[in-house]
Amino acid sequence: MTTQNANLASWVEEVARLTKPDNIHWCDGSEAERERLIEMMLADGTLLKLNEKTYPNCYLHRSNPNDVARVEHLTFVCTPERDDAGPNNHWMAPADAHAKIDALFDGCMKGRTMYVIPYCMGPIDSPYSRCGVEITDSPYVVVNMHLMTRAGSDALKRIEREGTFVKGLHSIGDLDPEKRFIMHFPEELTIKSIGSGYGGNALLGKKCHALRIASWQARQEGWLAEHMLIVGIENPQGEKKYVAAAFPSACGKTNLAMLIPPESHEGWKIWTVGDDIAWMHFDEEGQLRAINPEAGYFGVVPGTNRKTNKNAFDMITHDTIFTNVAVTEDMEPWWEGRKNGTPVIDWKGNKYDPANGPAAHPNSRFTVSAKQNPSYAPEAEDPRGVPISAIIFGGRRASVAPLVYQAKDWEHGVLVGASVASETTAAATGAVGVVRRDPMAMKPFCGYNFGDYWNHWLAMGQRSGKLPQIFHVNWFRQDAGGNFMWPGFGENLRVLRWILDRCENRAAAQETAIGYLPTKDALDTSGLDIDDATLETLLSIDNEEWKTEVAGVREYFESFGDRLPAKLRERLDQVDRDLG
Ligand code: O2Y
Ligand code: MN
Repeated sequence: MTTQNANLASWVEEVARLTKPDNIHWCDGSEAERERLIEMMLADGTLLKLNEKTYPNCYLHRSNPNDVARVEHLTFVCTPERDDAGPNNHWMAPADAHAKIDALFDGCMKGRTMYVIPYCMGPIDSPYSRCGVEITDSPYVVVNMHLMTRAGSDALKRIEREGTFVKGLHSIGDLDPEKRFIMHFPEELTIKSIGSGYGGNALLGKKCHALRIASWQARQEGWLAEHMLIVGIENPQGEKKYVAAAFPSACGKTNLAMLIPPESHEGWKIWTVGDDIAWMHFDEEGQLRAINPEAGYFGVVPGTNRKTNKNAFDMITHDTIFTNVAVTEDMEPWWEGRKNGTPVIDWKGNKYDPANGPAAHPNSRFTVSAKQNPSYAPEAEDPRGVPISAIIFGGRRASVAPLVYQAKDWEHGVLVGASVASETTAAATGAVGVVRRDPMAMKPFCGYNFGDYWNHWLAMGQRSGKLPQIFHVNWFRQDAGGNFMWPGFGENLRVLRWILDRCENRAAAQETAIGYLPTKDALDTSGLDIDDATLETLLSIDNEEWKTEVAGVREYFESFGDRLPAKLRERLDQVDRDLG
């Protein structure tokens, strides 16, 4: 296979001249191709076969122990002007960045095969979908891209029809962290990544294309590329409404996207459209519609069990690639929080010894096709996407943020999104448990200056008379003893119900300086073991704490200088005044 697209053909030749692979393989996305690659990786030890009886067609990959997470400090946005990347990104001038990384790509594929993966982000026939081509020397990346995107011949046909695609060049290099870079050239619709074989650094369709590059394109073209899950909520009368929700990494997005209604909610059903990324456009009627650009999930394994996420637990029992989990004696994958089995070999491949830390890496992952999710929404394949009633922002906050509140209007909602902060976890390298500002949960993923991004959000609010309502949730509020005050998981449906009722003007709320909070009666807590004082704390704000929060947001906003939209500063001032 090769291509009729001259631009693609010449880029592949140019990359081959630079990287000097032994062979070039054009990926067609077929089952036969996947099987050949799996056989090859089993033979060379890149993959290990897991228990065929209990985990049929499941494999374990152990990444290099120095390569187990995204690397924000090595991720660059390379715009001609530093200010266009903004203080939210690491920046390098495009010419310097190309020179630096091309020197590392020089000859890096000698002795290896170069795979050319045409892929489509989003349903293959959707006008909202966009294509890309990833060139990589990692067969592990190829089989993951098969699961995470619509990869192969159909994508290539669309590229040949449309003539445009995002270029992604990836090599594992020699996995030396000193020679690891993930560089984005938004104006050239190009990504270059070297030195990592892992997740968001190497599967370029995901964070690099569908967020960093797409956010840039979305601003130019008038749509939104967001770090959001998309779920359908069906009531017992069979009516379905959809919400999109942004949470910083590892705040339980996949769990919320696959929520199982509690027993008290007979007749309710949650449908997963997407668990990580939403591309949203206004249609001709001004309705915001969302597609999930991905075709699979690259989810965190530890903590997944029948209680936290039964859908995920069930869907990863077959046809799944595990990365960096431990194994039991009978070669079943094992992770902390799995609730049964005993690890014998840890994620590094050593005999498990608790003195060496967790058996599975805290950021160990499953890669699986979305079609295996028991709650997968058939309309996730609809080229028109799904209509969005509400946009929800959230963060992991032990204090300050109430369980849920509604923004006063779109402009205020942009302020709410821009003010998101969360306690860090293991998904990104660095300290754990520190509160960091993460506007719209896009801190690691916005491909341009946040000031311009917030302006774009504000401008989107001018585009329609029927905008979704905007909310903020916090499932992670803790009491003085460090216990979670809200039960979370399936019970979060109660909060989603209040949100949808508010969208229909059917639920009571009290107005506060930060937005509308449910009255105690408006949130259905029947059957929950929550005392009055706890509910009071969850559904109220402390003005003094919020004054401090506003001061923190103000200080953060000021780091964007004159790129900060005046409207955002005005709305923050208003909240400050209303707090007294
Ligand atoms: O460490 C990685 O590369 C994975 S990060 C990730 C993976 C899936 C979904 N979201 C995230 C994230 O960090 O937001
Ligand atoms: Mn994510």
